[in-house]
Amino acid sequence: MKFPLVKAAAAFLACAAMSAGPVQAQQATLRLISAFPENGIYVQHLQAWVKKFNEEGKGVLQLNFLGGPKTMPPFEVGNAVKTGVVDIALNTGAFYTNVLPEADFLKLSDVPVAEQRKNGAFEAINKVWNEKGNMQYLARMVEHQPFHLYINKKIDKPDLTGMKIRITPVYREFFQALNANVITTPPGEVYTALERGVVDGYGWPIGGIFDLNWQEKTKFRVDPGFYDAEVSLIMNLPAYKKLTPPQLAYLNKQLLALEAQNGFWDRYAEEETARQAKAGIQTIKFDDATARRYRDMAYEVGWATAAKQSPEVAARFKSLLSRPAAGSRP
Ligand code: 173
Repeated sequence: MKFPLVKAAAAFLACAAMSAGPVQAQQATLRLISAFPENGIYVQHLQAWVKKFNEEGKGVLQLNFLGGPKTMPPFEVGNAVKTGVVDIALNTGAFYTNVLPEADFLKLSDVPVAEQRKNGAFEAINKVWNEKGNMQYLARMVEHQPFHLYINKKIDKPDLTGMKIRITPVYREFFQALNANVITTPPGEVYTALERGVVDGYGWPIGGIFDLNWQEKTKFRVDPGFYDAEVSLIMNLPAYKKLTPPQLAYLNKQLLALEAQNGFWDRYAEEETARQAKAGIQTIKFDDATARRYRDMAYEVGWATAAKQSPEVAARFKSLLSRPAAGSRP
């Protein structure tokens, strides 16, 4: 009695498999957007990767780069990924704290992403990103780019009393702890804010200030740097789950290839430091003990803020992303 049914089911499955064949072999195209400016180093780096991705991924997976802030305001990109308006974004946690406050914690990492993939950090990140952000955290494209404070008024100690500083959530609590008045803007508004004297300085990583001509309006860089700029690819979770096994394998291969290039950022940091000096930007250096206190304060304030916003995740991330002896960094 049962046999014909089983046979029918088997025939149905065979048919389904046959029709799934061509579907599986089909090429999918993912829509990719950048929260960072079109003409900046991050998008240049990304586009070289996209070109190779599309050349080698014909018939499997393609990326359609839609653009940057001219296409969508940077602080809306996280929500666009969450809701599936776009599939993938190049973004930084500070730009989507509106979706996921925990996203900004990744700046506090001092464990290389290659190690994060081995020590469970990547899974821990994805658990939060999946559950709270409806996103998959795909890859970290930027590492070894500490943030700095750039200012137009000379200081001889870490005190920003009376100064207005352009920030994103990356720097908020740290600069406030240094007594600054802070103003949040996306990168695209920094030049005008400096030009009009709306701000006396800004936070930004060691690299990239020439991309939007900020060197014209920058007198000093304060050393040392602190944290590590996190710029990553994130993907809408349902879109990620829809990928076929060959598409997923291809995506993963290319994501690892992208991260394998992260040594680039060490060289870039050196080049940009030299370029800033050549452009007449002076370095403000504190004595060793003050420099150490400044940097340690950045991390202490950063982790304390994280613990206030999301205690369990902050504790988990701290154990996975932070080297021990945080107080004794070089
Ligand atoms: O805009 C910013 O200063 C910022 O938050 C950021 C984050 C990562 C890389 C570069 C800038």
